[in-house]
Amino acid sequence: MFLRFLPLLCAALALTLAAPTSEATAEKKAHKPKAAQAKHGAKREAKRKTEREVQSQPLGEREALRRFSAELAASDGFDEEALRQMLAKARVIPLVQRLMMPPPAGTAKDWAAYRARFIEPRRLQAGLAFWDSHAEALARAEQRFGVPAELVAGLIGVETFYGQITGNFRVIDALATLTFEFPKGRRDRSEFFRGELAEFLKLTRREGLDPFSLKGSYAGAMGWPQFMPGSWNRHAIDFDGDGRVDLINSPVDAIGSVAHYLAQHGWQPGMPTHYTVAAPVDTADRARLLAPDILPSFSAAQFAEAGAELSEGGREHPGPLALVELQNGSAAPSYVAGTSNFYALTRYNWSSYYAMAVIELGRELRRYRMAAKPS
Ligand SMILES: [Ca+2]
Repeated sequence: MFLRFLPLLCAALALTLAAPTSEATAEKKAHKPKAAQAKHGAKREAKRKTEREVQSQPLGEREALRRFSAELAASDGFDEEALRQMLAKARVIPLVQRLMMPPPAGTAKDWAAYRARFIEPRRLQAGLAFWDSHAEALARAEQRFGVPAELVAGLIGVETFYGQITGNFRVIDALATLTFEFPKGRRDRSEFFRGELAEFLKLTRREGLDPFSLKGSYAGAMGWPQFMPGSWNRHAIDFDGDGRVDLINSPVDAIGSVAHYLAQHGWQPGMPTHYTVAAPVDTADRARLLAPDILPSFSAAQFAEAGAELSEGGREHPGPLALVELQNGSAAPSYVAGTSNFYALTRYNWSSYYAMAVIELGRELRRYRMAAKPS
């Protein structure tokens, strides 16, 4: 039954070969493209590099940095003097501050446009190659943690295009900027980044890495799965058996770590992520179901009472559900009924659009794989 997707895939791959697009630009807000890409990409990267280097300033000695170093020395046995001198050389990056700002008010959310960024020929092609190369590790992670291979593959694809876009900021600069020079004009999250900076320093010390050598996103997320340092320390695992946890160079460690992360954030083996649903027509009923946002809060019976029409599987779902609204710009929104596994996915990145993109990319990858197999 999946054979119908085979021509689709062929057409998709042909399109890819005919038109090498600078797809990575769609990700530029979150992740810097690598310098060795298309020519105009390299030019743009050079401009950004200039921007980073010219406008950035060393942190320098300052009271907040002295306090941070003294605390970390006391709590974790760092050499206070060495830590302070090292951190003073980290750079404050204005671009990191700008990227941390929320999008302008009135920016319409658009699920269809968001989806199109991720479920497209080049990423599908890379995803199928990734799945082929790491089929054993994906199957082993599914066996051990109960997280389907397609979701791990979908998540790594959405995060970094299978390791191709892992961020080009020095992590120590990004975290130092957001700890000591958090931008004004939005909710102050410097305490969070202060904790992440401490986790990063513990991580690099434990792994014997130069803190100035690691690159990541503007927020300090690293490697194939874009783990923040604290998540790396708490949830990352050695899954290729070499005795080290390496999310930068080991896709297999990334696969095990993503599945482990989801398992530790409430993933329940065998439960679907969501069901199809027709939202209540009545505005008040709909608003009531939408109020808890993505937190599953209503039984299938309560959905029915409110006038939401669930699919057959949804009507039999034993646990709580959330009515998830995905806006489509000026068009009518899409709705799904999210389970606690949908919620678990949003613990990785707090966005229903993100979770849905992971789910749909994974689903498409599975379809193509099944279509390619002789039945
Ligand atoms: Ca390893």
